[in-house]
Amino acid sequence: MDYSALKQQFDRDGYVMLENVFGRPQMEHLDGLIRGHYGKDPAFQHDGEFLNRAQTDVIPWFPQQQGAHDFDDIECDEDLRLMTSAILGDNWSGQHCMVMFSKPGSQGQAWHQDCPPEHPQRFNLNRLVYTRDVDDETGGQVAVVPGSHRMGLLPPGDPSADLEGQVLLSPQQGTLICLHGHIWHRVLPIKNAVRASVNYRAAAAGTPEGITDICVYRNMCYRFSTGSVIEEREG
Ligand SMILES: O=C(O)CCC(=O)C(=O)O
Ligand SMILES: [Fe+2]
Repeated sequence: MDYSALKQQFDRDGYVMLENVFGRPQMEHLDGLIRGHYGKDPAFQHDGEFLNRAQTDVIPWFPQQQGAHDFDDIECDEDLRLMTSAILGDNWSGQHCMVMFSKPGSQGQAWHQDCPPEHPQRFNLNRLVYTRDVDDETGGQVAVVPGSHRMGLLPPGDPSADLEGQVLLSPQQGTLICLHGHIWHRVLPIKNAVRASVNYRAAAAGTPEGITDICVYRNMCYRFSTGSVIEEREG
């Protein structure tokens, strides 16, 4: 991998997508664990008001906190670590991975920034791995506005309407997407398939704990730790 080229691309666009980073057997194995964990009809864990206002249908799971060490290999992957150092510098730290699961026919995620863009250098890095294909047929593509991590606050407005300049990413099984926490991004509605992403979040040295506690949506800012809307936004 040409890490300095990837770093340049990341700084310019706010994301990089790399295909075929992880192999099929490993992805099939993790996908099987994810399906086994959630079963046929998992319940939502966020409260109804959040799901409704944030137009977000995801059910999180932290497998490493429950002793599922099958997810450790990706975290330790040499290429992934070198790429992370290229983007975040030395002494970055990683969090336990979070699986985000969406049921067939659910709405995905509305436009958001994972953290408020108050300090350009203070952000979370999403390192997203996909254990099965996401495409036109399954829905659930990732929409991003390239360069928007440098454009400040996501403008208030319709939570899920198309944004000018948006690009749709269709990660295949084994794809890695590195996504800047300030980039304007969303997940399109899911069609007749289940959808899962595995996020190995990381941040540069010195980034405050809980950097992703406040999420910016087009209609509100939401604090997860207290489960409250801390700002209403109108377009
Ligand atoms: O599941 C995805 O593809 C993207 C999820 C997301 O918004 C994030 O990781 O911050
Ligand atoms: Fe996000």
